[in-house]
Amino acid sequence: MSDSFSASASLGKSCQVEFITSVFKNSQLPAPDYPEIAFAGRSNVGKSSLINKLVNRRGLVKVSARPGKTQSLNYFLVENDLYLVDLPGYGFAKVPKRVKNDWQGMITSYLEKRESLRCVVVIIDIRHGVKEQDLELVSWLQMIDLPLLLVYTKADKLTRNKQFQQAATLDAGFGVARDERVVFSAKTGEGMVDLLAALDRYLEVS
Ligand SMILES: Nc1nc2c(ncn2[C@@H]2O[C@H](COP(=O)(O)OP(=O)(O)OP(=O)(O)O)[C@@H](O)[C@H]2O)c(=O)[nH]1
Ligand SMILES: [Mg+2]
Repeated sequence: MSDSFSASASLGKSCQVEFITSVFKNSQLPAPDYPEIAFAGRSNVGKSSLINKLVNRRGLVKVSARPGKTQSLNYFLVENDLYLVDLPGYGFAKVPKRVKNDWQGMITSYLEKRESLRCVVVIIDIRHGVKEQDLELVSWLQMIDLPLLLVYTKADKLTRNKQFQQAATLDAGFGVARDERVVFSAKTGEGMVDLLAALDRYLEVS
């Protein structure tokens, strides 16, 4: 493992990437041999699409028409140097309560204990307001001092003006500064340069 992985040098274009494993319980986690970045957010918000765009592979991570598709932690290794972890979406109403609690337990303990985790990217639909579950996650990550980056995605669905307005509303609601969030679109690639620069800041600190 090298000391620092350069997101801007390797991501956002064709790169070497392989699917490693799907984790359903913490005992199945791979050895923490590489720094890792986890992607969290409500079901259907665009987590898998964002990862696909980051590694420039349309079909690497399954994108779902049906929300709640990703039900495990899915590990992808980039350039033999960095793990990207697609987390199951939260806030999917049709999931039975018991299953929901199991997921939450697993993800909470993963986020709290994973020593190689450098940053949690919390993905928000830019069209939506501040939702309680998003706010809960963001506040909790701030409380346990885990570096987090907010990504306001699906920006292509709004005009520039509306993007600007919505971003300001979300910034105020989550209490984040402009350099703690990125406006993004997995469809157009808008915001990729900012996203890579932000990831680099988290990967530089060892
Ligand atoms: N227009 C637009 N559509 C997007 C964007 N990102 C994702 N989508 C669409 O949103 C839907 C959900 O995307 P996914 O990437 O599967 O979302 P997810 O968060 O991984 O969903 P789960 O795994 O079910 O939690 C798909 O139909 C995507 O094509 C975006 O930036 N712009
Ligand atoms: Mg997904």
